[in-house]
Amino acid sequence: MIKVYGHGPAFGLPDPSAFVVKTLVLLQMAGEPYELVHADPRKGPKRKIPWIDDGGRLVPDSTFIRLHLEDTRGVDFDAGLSEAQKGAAWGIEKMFEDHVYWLVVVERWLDRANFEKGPRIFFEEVPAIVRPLVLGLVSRQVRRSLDGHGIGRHSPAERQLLAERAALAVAQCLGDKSWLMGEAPCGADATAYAMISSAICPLFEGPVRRAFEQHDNLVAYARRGTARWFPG
Ligand SMILES: N[C@@H](CCC(=O)N[C@@H](CS)C(=O)NCC(=O)O)C(=O)O
Repeated sequence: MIKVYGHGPAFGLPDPSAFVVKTLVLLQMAGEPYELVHADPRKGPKRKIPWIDDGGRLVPDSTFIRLHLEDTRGVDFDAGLSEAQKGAAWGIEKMFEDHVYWLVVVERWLDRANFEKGPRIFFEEVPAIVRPLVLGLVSRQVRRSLDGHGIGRHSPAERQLLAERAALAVAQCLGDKSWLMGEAPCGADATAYAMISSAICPLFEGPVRRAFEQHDNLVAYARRGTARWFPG
């Protein structure tokens, strides 16, 4: 059975990492049973979660996990899509991963109240004596990543605008369809479902959550995904 290295359920989500949730959904779409194993991202081949262990072969990164499943299991996550739909699906997926994800990181890590309710749990395993030190180090690292990405250099008002435009873009693409590209989920739905559920996670408050919650079709979409992939 494929082992998925992630965090494990937290914040009322199957995993606090949307990339891990995406991977779990892809595995379900592929009909592959899996075991979710709690892991330290620093121990992974790319020092991030998720990675999988498929019979001894380690595959890090949710996109390469998808490609691995397509190569080794003969699954086509985009079966039935037109060329234009395949292109749009990949584009929407990468907007979530390289843009919306970072807006969510700002909401969870830089907002003090959200941090206390959320990411602080990641430090519970660190011995109490060094916890403040590690917490300070990791928080600085997160700020550096946000700065390097560029999202951290925008003002809160500019980030809010970007969150609203991203949510609007997805709401416009989805329209009244059940899934991004029609009445059956495609590969990008694994990402969109994971990222939208993460953005509207009720534990956190902020502009990203409000931006996505403004769209009834996105809220209904996230509920549809949870009922389908994580009914428990
Ligand atoms: N491109 C990667 C992104 C994975 C990712 O950003 N994982 C985050 C958790 S959501 C992580 O492990 N961060 C730890 C770190 O950056 O040190 C994927 O698609 O899997």
